[in-house]
Amino acid sequence: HGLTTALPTALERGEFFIEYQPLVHLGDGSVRGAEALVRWLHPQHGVLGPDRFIPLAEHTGLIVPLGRWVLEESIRQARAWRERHGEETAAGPLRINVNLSPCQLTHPGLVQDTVDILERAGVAPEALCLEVTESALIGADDDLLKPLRRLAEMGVDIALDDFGTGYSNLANLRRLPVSILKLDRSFTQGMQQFPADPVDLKIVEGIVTLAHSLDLAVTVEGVETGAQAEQLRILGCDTAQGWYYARPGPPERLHDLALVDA
Ligand code: G
Ligand code: G
Ligand code: MN
Ligand code: NA
Repeated sequence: HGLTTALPTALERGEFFIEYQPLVHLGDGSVRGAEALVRWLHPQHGVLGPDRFIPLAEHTGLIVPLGRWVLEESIRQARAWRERHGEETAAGPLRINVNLSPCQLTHPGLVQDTVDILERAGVAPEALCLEVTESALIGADDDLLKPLRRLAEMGVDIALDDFGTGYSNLANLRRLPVSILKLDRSFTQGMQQFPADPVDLKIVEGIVTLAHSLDLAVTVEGVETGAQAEQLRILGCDTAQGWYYARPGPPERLHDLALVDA
């Protein structure tokens, strides 16, 4: 496969870049942070999304150095935002969300790499949220959870990404070192009409109640309309992300958004 053989040199040549999508507080509309989403500017094929190369990177092991680069670059960016706005904006500190692939979880260097990167950038662990998919943690044993637990103890937030798409045992949530649930886009889609589908409302309401009773915050993904945002706010969701607020974009866009909303 052409893309597979081009991957390692792509990292050396600096062909990867990161777009950032804001995370917005549903209560007051302020920007609280952003999710880092990696892209590949391929010399022949143009911009490729993560779906085109993350599976290849996982298969070849390049995901470890690539993931480390994403972490380093986005934390460096977080530092730049925080310098621009001060550590605390009116809405609190700007935070950065970074996706972790399951292969990174089993890599022994994860905790130390993360500590080193945060220290070098002068960014507090509390500013970082690592997103792990629900499916990556299904049936996870203690060995897999240990690095996440250590990061959580340091103050890093762990978010359960695409929540509701796996078949996790809800009681199992208590065992995981997770502080945020990222509710999958499919639930947000059920809120498109107003009033929303009553079954979807019940499900989201139940998840939010459970999450809050376990001291977990709820972030909703894929918010495309104001009506969705309003219903999700009424249901008690904490933070939202989606095209209604902003598409993933260059880091400079966060400057303007944060200045307007903070
Ligand atoms: O918006 P986008 O098409 O970029 O996101 C598609 C998927 O790619 C998302 O599910 C996201 O979790 C994943 N993704 C984006 N960036 C990264 C990354 O840096 N590492 C990993 N492992 N996954 C990522
Ligand atoms: O990590 P995760 O799979 O959640 O990554 C987010 C994915 O969702 C990315 O592919 C991103 O481009 C996409 N996305 C972000 N906001 C929206 C939205 O409002 N609607 C839709 N359909 N997709 C979105
Ligand atoms: Mn994610
Ligand atoms: Na997701």
